[in-house]
This record gives sequence, structure tokens and C-alpha cells, in this order.
Amino acid sequence: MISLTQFLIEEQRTHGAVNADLRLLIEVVARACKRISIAVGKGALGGVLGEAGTADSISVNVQGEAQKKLDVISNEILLEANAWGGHLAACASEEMQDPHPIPDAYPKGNYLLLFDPLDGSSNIDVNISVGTIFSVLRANDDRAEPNTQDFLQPGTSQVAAGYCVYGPSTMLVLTTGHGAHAFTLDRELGSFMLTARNLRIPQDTREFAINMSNRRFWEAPMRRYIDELLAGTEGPRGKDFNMRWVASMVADVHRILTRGGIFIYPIDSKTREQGGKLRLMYEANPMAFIVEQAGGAASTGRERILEVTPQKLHQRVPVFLGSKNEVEIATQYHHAADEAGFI
Ligand code: AFP
Repeated sequence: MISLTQFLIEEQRTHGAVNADLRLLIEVVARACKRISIAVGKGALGGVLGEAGTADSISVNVQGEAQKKLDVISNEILLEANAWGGHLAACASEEMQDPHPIPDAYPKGNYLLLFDPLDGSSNIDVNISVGTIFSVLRANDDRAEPNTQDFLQPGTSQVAAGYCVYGPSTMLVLTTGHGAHAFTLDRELGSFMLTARNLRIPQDTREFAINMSNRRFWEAPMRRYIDELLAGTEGPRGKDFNMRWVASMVADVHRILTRGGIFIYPIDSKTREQGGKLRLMYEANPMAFIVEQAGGAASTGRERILEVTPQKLHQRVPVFLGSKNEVEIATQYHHAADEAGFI
């Protein structure tokens, strides 16, 4: 069993995909995830549960969502960890309106890091798995101080992406463009150890993940697709399906990477204004990169997620990802409905 560091060095020798700065970046993020795992694991004993801010003024993030204490703590851990190494030009986070510059006291590097520091944070107070999601882009060499525009690169431009899921075990899943690989935190050693190389998502599945309580808000092709799954052996799909919904994207995606499935957060009449629920730059894009590297597919229901041209840093998109054949069926239903002018 090899450590994350040995794996990254071997990736550089084999594919030339992980130069020294990118290796430092990934190791720094992994170390930050270890610290977040410790904070999350303390639960009520660490005084870190509940909302951030004061009793009469709960702090709200740029998304207009109430911030949990662990959202703020996780964000700070990632910012501090990435400040001094000289590998980054700037960071961007779900928790911050604008890109965060590297302090002038430290040298700047050639990469941009985007992250959702604690995804699924509404689950923290009920002790359900949460996670950290990150995406790495190349910085614009011509600009000393990156601006928001420098971050607005399509998902195909990512040089690395990963997530850490804080579950019964803490696991890091990573891609640098040559497969998706899983590492499990050995808490005695304090190291992430490679426990699954080249994850593969089965092309077919009998398991779907969606928040069914939103059904009445969905578009027609979404209702058609899900109703056919629910009809099971008596319906056009001719087989029964099972459902899971953790409401932590990291946990749902990790299950799909492990045993297949389709994860869906569609656009609906509630989220049409914002373009969907999940964020493109630091949720959909990194997860889409990982899923495609594991042989799955990732679509907005109408186009490949990785080819969406970002317009805003906190842009939202609909997400269909996982077992390739199911993503293709759901996407085809949306195309057919669009062509018929029937939504
Ligand atoms: P929070 O971080 O606010 O808990 O949102 C988590 C999330 O962005 C994603 O991880 C889940 O899949 C999705 O939202 C759950 O959304 P619903 O609460 O609407 O089911």
C-alpha cells in the first residue's frame, strides 16, 4: 500500500502529470482535509456544531445560505494551508464572494484553487457524512494578480480535481487526468494511503439519487425519466430501481464511484432563476472530471458539464452524473422534450 506522496511521484514519472508545484498543492490540500476531518470528528465535543455568527445574527455566505461554524472553520483551514507554499496564484471558495489573493508576504505560483470547503453542511448537526470538494486550474501567466475572469475556465481546463469524504473513514478521491484513485486516511500514520486505483463506474445501474420532494417543480422530461424508474418491472425500463439521497453530494457521488448509480439535481421551477442548485466551478466541474475519469458521464441534462462556458464564479447548473447509460437516457429525454418544444 503506497502513500499519496509516493503515488504523486509515480504519477509524475509515469505521465509527467504532477510537477513539483502541483504535487505540493495536492499534498497541502490533503493535509488541510486531515485537519478538517479532525474538526468534523470532534462534533459536539469541539464546540463546532451549529450556525456561525451570534444568536441574533446568523452569518450568511455569498450564496445567501446560513453558514455553519464548520463551514467557516473549514474555509479558514484551506486558506491558511495554501497561503505560504508559493504554488498558488489565488483561491476561490463557495464561502467567499471574490477570489482570495495569496498574501504579499508569500510568492505566487501558477495554479488557481477552487473549493467547497464543507459540502453537505446542513448534515453536520445530525452527524451525517460531509466533504470537501476542490478543483485546480492553471493561472493566467500574464497577470500578477488573478481576477475573477481568470477563474472562468471550462471544466475541461482542470489539471486536477478531488474530494475528501468525512464518513466512517476519511477518504480522498483524486484525479490528475489519468484515472480516478481513492486514498484512505490512516489515522495512526497520519497519511492518506492508496486503497483503490482506477475506480470504474458500471455503465448501467439500478440505483438513483434525487430529492423526490421536488417532483412537482421538475420539467416534464425529468418527471418522465424518474416515473419510468419508479414503474420498475411493470414499466418501460423492465427492471426495478432503488433510491438513495444523502443530501451531501460528496457522499452520494462517492457511493456512485464505488458501486454505480445516477445522481441528479435537476433545474426546476424553484431554481430556474439561478440556473440550478449546485455550483459549477467547485461542485459540478470537479465531480464531473472525476466521474468521467472513472468511465461515467456528467451532463447538465442538455450538455456535457465539462464543456459549459462559465459566466460567473458562483454560477449554478443542473447536474446528472454517474453510470454512463443512465445519464445518456436522461439527457436524451431532455433533448427530445426541447425538440418537441415541450417542457
Ligand atoms: P448544503 O451544503 O447547504 O448542505 O448543500 C448540500 C448540497 O449542495 C449538495 O451537497 C447536496 O447534494 C444538495 O445540496 C442537497 O440539496 P437538498 O437539501 O435540496 O436536497
